[in-house]
Amino acid sequence: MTEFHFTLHATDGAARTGRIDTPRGEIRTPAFMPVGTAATVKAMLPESVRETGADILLGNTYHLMLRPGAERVARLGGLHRFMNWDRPILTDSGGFQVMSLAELRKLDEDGVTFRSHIDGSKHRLSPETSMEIQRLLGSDIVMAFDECPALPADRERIASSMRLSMRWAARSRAAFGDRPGHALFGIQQGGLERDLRAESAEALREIGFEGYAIGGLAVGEGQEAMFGCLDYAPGMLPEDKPRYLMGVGKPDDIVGAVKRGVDMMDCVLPSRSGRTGQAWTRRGQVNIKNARHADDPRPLDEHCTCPACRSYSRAYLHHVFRAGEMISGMLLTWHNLHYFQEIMAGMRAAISEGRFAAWEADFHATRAEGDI
Ligand code: PRF
Ligand code: ZN
Repeated sequence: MTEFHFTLHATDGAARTGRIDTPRGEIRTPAFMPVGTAATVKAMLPESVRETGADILLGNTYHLMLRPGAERVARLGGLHRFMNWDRPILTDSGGFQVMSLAELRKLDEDGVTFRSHIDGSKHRLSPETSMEIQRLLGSDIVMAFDECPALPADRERIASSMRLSMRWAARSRAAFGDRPGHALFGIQQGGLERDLRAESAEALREIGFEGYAIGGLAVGEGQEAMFGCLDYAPGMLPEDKPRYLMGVGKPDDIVGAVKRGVDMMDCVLPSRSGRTGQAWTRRGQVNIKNARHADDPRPLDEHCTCPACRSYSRAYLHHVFRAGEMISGMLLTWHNLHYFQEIMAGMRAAISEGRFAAWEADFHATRAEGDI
């Protein structure tokens, strides 16, 4: 059986390209992971998600434990079989979603008690229960259980939360056990405090993980502050293991993160904004709701090869959005996911050919601010 293994192929400045081998297939890095929170990338068939170029999806412990339940998914053959995606799946560990979605949260040393945002039922998550749920789901890349404070927060709060997350990381490692072919990723915290990021990285390296995530960013600090942190945070993590920036981002966030040494990212943006009429293109954002598209026979992006751009006009996309037709979310999500994967493929090729700076300059030069 293939073990979980990361191979670095090339670097260009801090940017890296490589490959993660898993028993369920390879993940080309830098990788963008579409979000399939509730065992579906909304509005997309799994085979269509694959056609956009995705090697791996993200699923959520929090949502799946509440509905349909991890034991049920396990009885039905695991998450891959349940949702008809046989390639790698990474699952987030739940703590971050509890803090943003659940009601009546109570945090203590052992874990967190909360009420479901769906039906108010009471649940508990801890490093041990999160590892068990992710095992039941059959996740290939399991995330350590952590806590992520919203920014701005004072230094004392960030430090104590980070240290709690590091104690939880050690418990996650112990509870994960020995599972060949599956990986456990630790999550660095520490807000925008450089010494706390270093302390967190050191604690994670001491425990030892198959990959390392950078958590606690893109939580309200803004791009400049996030990039400031990414100027040093990836370099604190082991060079020979994948580095994953959680919950990022817009195309320019993704490019800036890869430039600074990030290998993996996930974000709901391409799928969520597709359903609200927002398209992301090489030349900028298109708000398909806008009346000026009503008579426009051109595609969203004349250079794009996705089904939405190959076969439909802006006028049609505008019409079906206004009419509330389901195909609107389907086509725009497909286009957005295709575009995000095209960015990743472009960066991978540029890094391996040592021309990332030129690729990045072209990426920025092609784009306009505001609605195009
Ligand atoms: N921790 C976990 N999941 C996350 C985050 C985190 O810090 C973030 C922060 N951007 C997104 N998702 N476990
Ligand atoms: Zn397109």
